[in-house]
Amino acid sequence: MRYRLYYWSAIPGRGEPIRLALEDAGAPYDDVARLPASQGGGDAAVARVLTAKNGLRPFAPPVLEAGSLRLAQAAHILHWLAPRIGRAPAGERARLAAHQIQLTITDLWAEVHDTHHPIAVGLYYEDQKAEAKRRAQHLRDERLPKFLGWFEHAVKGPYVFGRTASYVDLSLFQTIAGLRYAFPRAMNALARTLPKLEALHDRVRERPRLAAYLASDRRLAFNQDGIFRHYDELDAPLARSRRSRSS
Ligand SMILES: N[C@@H](CCC(=O)N[C@@H](CS)C(=O)NCC(=O)O)C(=O)O
Repeated sequence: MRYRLYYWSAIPGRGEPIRLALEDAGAPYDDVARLPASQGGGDAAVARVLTAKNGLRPFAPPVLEAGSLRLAQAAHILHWLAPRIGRAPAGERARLAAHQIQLTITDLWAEVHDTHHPIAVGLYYEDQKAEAKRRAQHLRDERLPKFLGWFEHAVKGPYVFGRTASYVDLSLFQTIAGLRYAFPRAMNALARTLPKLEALHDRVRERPRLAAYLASDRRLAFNQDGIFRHYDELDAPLARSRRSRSS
């Protein structure tokens, strides 16, 4: 089976958790928007799949096609895909736990997105900077410690489900990498409370297929158009009250 992933060509975004799963598994796929237009690629291909007339029209990318099956919603795609490419944990309970964790990762990413677009997706960051600053402070001081503390508690071995990596580990790697890019000072302040996640990040980065992918031109760097953006004014060490509470 050769999979087709549709996601915007210039940002890692919500396509990246799916790319990481496919890459780590060595599964064959086309990153359709990154193919040349002469081969049906480019962002126009994403726009086309969003207006598909057959079946359920996807609301937003990422979209995965496998034969005639078309799925959207990143966590939903991974829940279906991972068992087929050997990146899901064994057993129904563990698979449901993986899905629950992935949905929580998706929730965190939405909150990260809302730090630079707290009022409206359709407005520029420059039009909502004051609100962004307030929103980012709440994310840094309250939400990041809560989400990351919960992910830390979910890690039961070298990987979340013990000795074998699953798609959830790959998404947690991307989460930590993205947060370090966006909020380096806040993440630095939180690092000592997250030993298992920090180790998991490094372990995933060194997996042979992943390391090859990360060094390749298929890997898109974090940038100022994606979910994880670095605006210096939105980052800070944790607020004094939390520092003293946690020390
Ligand atoms: N919950 C969806 C969110 C999808 C989403 O927001 N996609 C973005 C790109 S990262 C988009 O293009 N959204 C268009 C829109 O929401 O109108 C998922 O996890 O896949």
